[in-house]
Formats: sequence, C-alpha cells, structure tokens
Amino acid sequence: MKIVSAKVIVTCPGRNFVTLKIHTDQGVYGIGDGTLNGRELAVVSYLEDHVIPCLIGMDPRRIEDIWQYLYRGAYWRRGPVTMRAIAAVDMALWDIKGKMAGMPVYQLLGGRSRDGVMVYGHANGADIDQTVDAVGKYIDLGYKAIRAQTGVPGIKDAYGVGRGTMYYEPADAALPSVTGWDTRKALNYVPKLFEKLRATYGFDHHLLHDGHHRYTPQEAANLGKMLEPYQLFWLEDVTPAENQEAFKLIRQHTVTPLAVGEIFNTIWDAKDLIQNQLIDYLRATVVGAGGLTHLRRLADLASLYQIRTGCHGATDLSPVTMGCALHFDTWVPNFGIQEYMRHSEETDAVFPHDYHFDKGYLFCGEAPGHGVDIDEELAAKYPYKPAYLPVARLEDGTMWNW
Ligand code: CS2
Ligand code: MG
Repeated sequence: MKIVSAKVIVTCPGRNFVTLKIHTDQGVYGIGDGTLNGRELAVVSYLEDHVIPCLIGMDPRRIEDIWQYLYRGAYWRRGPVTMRAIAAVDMALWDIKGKMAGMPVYQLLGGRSRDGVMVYGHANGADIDQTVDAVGKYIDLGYKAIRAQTGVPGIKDAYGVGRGTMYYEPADAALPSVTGWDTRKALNYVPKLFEKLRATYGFDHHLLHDGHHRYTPQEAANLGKMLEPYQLFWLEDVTPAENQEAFKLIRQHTVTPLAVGEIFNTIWDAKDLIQNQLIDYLRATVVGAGGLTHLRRLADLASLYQIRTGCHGATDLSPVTMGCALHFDTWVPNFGIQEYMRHSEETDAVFPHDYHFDKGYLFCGEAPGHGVDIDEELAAKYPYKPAYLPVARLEDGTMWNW
C-alpha cells in the first residue's frame, strides 16, 4: 500500500483551518488537522514544501515509522509548527488505518473505557453578574462542567470574554489587537465570581477557570489559595510553564487542582511537571502534541502519577482534531475531561462529522476512521483571511502574556 498524493486545504468558515488530505493507491484517504491559530500559513508551507514530497510512495500503514521519520528526520525537533505538521499526517494515517480495518479509531487504540466523554463549555460575561447568568445557561443545556471567565473592571478586554453570547473568539483582527492586564485588579475580582457562582448554583457542577499565563508563581499560589473554598475542578495555565519548576511554589501553597499544557508540543514540555506531580490535568491535545501517536505517550506517562487528561478543545482546533480527541478520550484510561467550544454552523458544514453532544457528554461515532471529513467544494467558498490573536500590555505599556 502506498501514499500517492496529499494536499493541504485552507478554509475560513468564520476562522482559519488547515487540513491535510492524504490519498492512497487503494482509493482510501485520510484527513488530518494542522491548524495553528494566527500562524496557519507556516504549517501550510511546512507540509507542502517539506513533508508531502517525502510522504509520496510511503506505506501509510506504518504510522509509527512515519512519525519517527518526520520527528527525527527533520533534525530540528519539536516546536508548534513542526509538531502540528506531524500531527496532521498522524491523524490522516490513523483515519486511513481505521477505514482499512473497518473500525473506529478508539477500537484501534484499545477499545472503549467509558460510555461518554464529559465536556466543559465556556461561560463568560463582561462582569460577574453576566458570567453568573451565562453559567446558568450552560447548566440549562445539560453541561456538568463549565469554565467561567469574567471581564474585570479597569482591565481592557480581559481574556476569555466574548463579544457574542456563548463563547469568545479571540483571533479576530487582521493585525493583533492590544488588550490590557492588571494582576491586582484580577486578584480582587475573580474570587468574587466563584463565591457568587457557588452561592447561586451550589456545588453540584464542576467549575473551571483559565489564568491564561498571566500570573507569577507567587500570585498564582495566592489565587489558588483564595479559590480553595469554591472547590474548582481546575485552575488552568495559572503561570507560564516554560519553567516547569515554577509550579513547585504554587503546589506548596494550594490544593486547588492545576491544569497545564494546551501549548505543549511534546512529552518533554510536560516531563518534569508530571514526574514531580506538580499538576493534576494535562491539556495537550492531538493537533498540538504530534497526533495520537505522541499524545498517548504523554497520557501513559501521566497515568503513572494519577494525572488525568483534559484535551484542549477551543474552536481554533478543527472538528478533525475534535473527532480524533474524542476517540482518544473514549479509550484513554486516565481521562479527566474534554474542552468543548461549539464550532459555528459554517464550520460544522465544512467538516461533516459523526460525533454528537448529549446532556453534558460528547460521543464519538462508530464510522471507520476518526469520523470527520471535509467538504472541499464548500471549503473553497471560504478563502483564508489573516486573523491574529491579541497581545496584552500592562497599564504602563509593558508587554505581558496574552
Ligand atoms: C484557551 C484557548 O481554550 C482555552 O483554554 O486558552 O482558547 C486559547 O486562548 C486559544 O486556543 C488560542 O488559540
Ligand atoms: Mg486555556
């Protein structure tokens, strides 16, 4: 069996997606996601100029060998562009293997470990009252877990606050827009949100919060401590994780569960955090961390330390990644939760898929492969549109982490 051709499809049904389609000499094809929000065309070039020429003639059944070829063979290891390109190939190859075997991907991974995949939705508002209302809407929709973000008085365009009603879409400007940050103001305000949420809805639902890399380790520890009475499911990306040791300080001071990893590309980004039991949930997902082949290695290492998965699932990860992640989540023994920001109707139409939501859970389908396709004709109607994530500056103009 051979790969005879491959192509990259870029489409923007409301936001940009990079999709790889690999064709084989047996008529079977596979689909992979290589979307890197705000840097999409770098992955397109990596795939078209440097990966696809090597793939032609290879045996698509050799998923592991092709992964090693692309990882070791580039010499320049890791990084978001390389690992997304590898992920796109890997997803497409698992799709092909599933279609050849007549089995959904979760069966190839080892079979079902659970009936459904618990997800969390994104509730946000310009202030505490609006966010409390938004959480109520998710509860009414049947969600068991909800991430809550609020605007903070005095902070310009705080992270996670949408312009629409249900979720936020940060990459919306042809050049990065400038948002603000002020830790003092956030530390004064965010705990009050969770106090009100628990007072309004009780303790039956899981609540999550994303710090989006804004706090120093000391400030993060302080926030974790202040949130303890409200029993969060997790506090995410509370400080940047390039320095994995930074989490020691946070861990020494709070039992609020910690989640990290949506920007991790490989097991090396998470190794110390996992081995020193500095986190509780790992946010790496299929497109970010080199595909299913690599993600399951991360999950296995994490399982030794009772760390559970919590795959990134914002809307900049295409339905192809969501489909693959749901097969992974259905299998992985140390599953924690799956993020789920619904895609727009336009996006769902471009990517026909067989997963569905019901009462707080997502369910992957039983179609052979990962169950997500691309309607190329429809995709062609939505050409690429430059869209950047914002940047963040402190009040005095200093660049900060968005
Ligand atoms: C966020 C993301 O979902 C999350 O937890 O941190 O929305 C992140 O901001 C985007 O994926 C960036 O592209
Ligand atoms: Mg996040």
